Amino acid sequence: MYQVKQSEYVLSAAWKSQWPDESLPEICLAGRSNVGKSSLINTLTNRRKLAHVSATPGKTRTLNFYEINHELRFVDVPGYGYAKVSMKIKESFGKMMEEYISSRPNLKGMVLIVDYRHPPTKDDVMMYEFVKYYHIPVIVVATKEDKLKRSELQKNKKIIKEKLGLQDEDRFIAFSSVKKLNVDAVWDAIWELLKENA
Ligand SMILES: Nc1nc2c(ncn2[C@@H]2O[C@H](COP(=O)(O)OP(=O)(O)O)[C@@H](O)[C@H]2O)c(=O)[nH]1
Ligand SMILES: [Mg+2]
Repeated sequence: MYQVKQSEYVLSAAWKSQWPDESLPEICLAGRSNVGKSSLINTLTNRRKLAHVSATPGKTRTLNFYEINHELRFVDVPGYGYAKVSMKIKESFGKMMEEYISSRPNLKGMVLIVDYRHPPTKDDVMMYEFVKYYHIPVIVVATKEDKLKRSELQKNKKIIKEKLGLQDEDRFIAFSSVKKLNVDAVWDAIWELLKENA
């Protein structure tokens, strides 16, 4: 079981020149606004407020870097698919993300967070296809599991995998920040990626 002994916010970058050095492997986390990304980061690091849990979705407009145990970084990429964000801002999100995903040598994988209750959105599918285009391994984390009925678990999992076109090498992990479900499973999957791509 992976234990987080140290975790800290490093910086938020609006430009490539602000990114930290490439000395640590990075895992980026992406998902639709309000999907539970900040809650996932807080749960994985066992911190109440490392990542801001926001009541106003779509507020984050930078790449936010966190350092964990002085051995890896989480990179929180802007939430996508938030209708109230203007086209212009959406475009700059996209460019920032594309630049990061396509050119960061120490990026080892992406955690793509989807809502377990709903089929993936067009934006989720686009994001998955986008990272796969750059050969970045993906861990799909389906969050808010606590809100599902038992009968929905298998059904929704199948729909999510099918809609995304999830490839065999990519993992699907059910998750809940409320129940702290599968915290260890997500960490194991992250370390598998780091080892495979060391
Ligand atoms: N029931 C439940 N609610 C969650 C879970 N994860 C996040 N939330 C709630 O979903 C909302 C958005 O969460 P947040 O982490 O800010 O999402 P973000 O916008 O993706 O960073 C908040 O009200 C959270 O309390 C979960 O696993 N279960
Ligand atoms: Mg957030």
